[in-house]
Amino acid sequence: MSADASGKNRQLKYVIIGAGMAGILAGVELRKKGETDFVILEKAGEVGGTWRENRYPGLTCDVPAHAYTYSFAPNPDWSGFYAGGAEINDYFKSVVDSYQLNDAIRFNSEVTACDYDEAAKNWRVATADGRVELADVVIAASGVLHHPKMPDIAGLETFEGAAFHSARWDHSVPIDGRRVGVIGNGSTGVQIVTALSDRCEKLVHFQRSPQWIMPVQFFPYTEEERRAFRNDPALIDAIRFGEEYWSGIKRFNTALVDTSSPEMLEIESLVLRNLEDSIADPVLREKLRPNYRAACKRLIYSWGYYQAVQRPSVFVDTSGIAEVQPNGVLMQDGTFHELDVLVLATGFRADQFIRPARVRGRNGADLDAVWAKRPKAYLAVTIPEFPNFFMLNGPTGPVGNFSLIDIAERQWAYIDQLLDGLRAGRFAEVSVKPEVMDAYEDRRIAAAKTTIFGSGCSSWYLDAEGVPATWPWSYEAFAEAMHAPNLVEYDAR
Ligand code: NA7
Repeated sequence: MSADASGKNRQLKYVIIGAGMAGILAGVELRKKGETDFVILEKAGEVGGTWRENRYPGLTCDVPAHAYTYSFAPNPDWSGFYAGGAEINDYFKSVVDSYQLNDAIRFNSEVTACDYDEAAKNWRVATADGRVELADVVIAASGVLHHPKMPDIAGLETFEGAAFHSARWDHSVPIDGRRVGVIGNGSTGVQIVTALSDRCEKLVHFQRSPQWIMPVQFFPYTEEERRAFRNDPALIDAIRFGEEYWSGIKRFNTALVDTSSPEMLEIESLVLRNLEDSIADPVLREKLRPNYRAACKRLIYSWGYYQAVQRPSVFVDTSGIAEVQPNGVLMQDGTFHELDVLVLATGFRADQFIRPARVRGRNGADLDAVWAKRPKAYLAVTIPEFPNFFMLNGPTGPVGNFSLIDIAERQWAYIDQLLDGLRAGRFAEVSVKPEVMDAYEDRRIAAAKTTIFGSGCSSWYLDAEGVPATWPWSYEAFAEAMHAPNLVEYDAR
């Protein structure tokens, strides 16, 4: 085939896995590029990913709403500086509608296997319904936090009230005026307790490890402000692209990678002062005082948690759960909490990514085997021996309190340049060289151990060996790395 006017001489077929934030992004970007031959395979019946699955009371994104938007789709209608889960989910639906992506999405299509055909140089992507899609390119946009982690607590199955994971909230269960227990105090547990604190007869927050809480201001936008955003998009850009937001991101990232920096000391002083100044009762204050460094676990941004736990109906219990019994929770110190509802805000299996789907690449490479020790990917987007297979928000990308949308957009810009090589017919398959991956991963691991995430705490950032599964360098370094692929590092044939 000869090259067309755009320099394209090969029409690629793409399969995108997941219609959450990153999969929608990939679809929009392909549309913008004039690509038509793609399908988005979505396991559920709706778009939205994590925002579809999480519907718990108080769900809020702790990244400023105008920064948690696609660069190409600003939203003047956000209700406040931080947006709630439902409106974020609506936002993603509106982007799907405005880019007419619905036709490209196959719902209720859970991917079970991706197999690379070395002779045909394409992927066979199988779904649970028995169908198979052939694709030149696979974009795995399957998310990070979507496999709920159920706690291994004795007697949990004997509980006779309602018990559910935070990402499987049962809205048919009444909460008001009842006795509710929340296990877990990551961002989710903290948001739930804050939201329920004035609704329950008794609310018990079970905490295995206390958390540092960063005080942040929440404020709703007035109708007048929203009108101003509508009339002048520069006002939105001033928030999301402006100096204040980005200098905050850079300062925060400096703190993460340089644990003795003034930026880190500033974070420590802010969260310590928040604890000291906000909690009046010295006994409660000590219960809530972590014994590890701030931001070692993902820092919790909250405008109301410390007030919530000081309400008379709220009880923080740190004495350790002994077992769950049919009518409540017995603590190791003998205290018993009689409960009607038990919420398991116990997090996610963050090392799964595209799995349990089976992924087999070239030369017998099996993703489960390649990732047996830890999930890894070059610059978080590509894996040796898995040609033309790319990930958005894959393993070891930047994590922290910043926008995964910005991260996915930068990753897409990088991937798209490799796709250009395929489209132009410069090569038919492309994957990172194994030795490049290995040298990169050695450097990454060495650096990750010195970040604040590796400073001595448990968290979902850590892999099975306790090494932070994160981008360990500055945000600027990430932006620079995503600027353009270096083809010398790739096996492109
Ligand atoms: P996280 O941050 O992984 O938090 C899980 C919480 O559940 C954490 O407090 C855990 O305590 C606790 N947990 C887990 N298992 C148990 C058992 N068996 N017993 C008692 N407590 C337990 O999940 P989230 O959903 O809050 O947040 C995940 C991310 O979603 C968040 O960082 C944002 O990026 C969005 P631990 O600290 O391990 O002692």
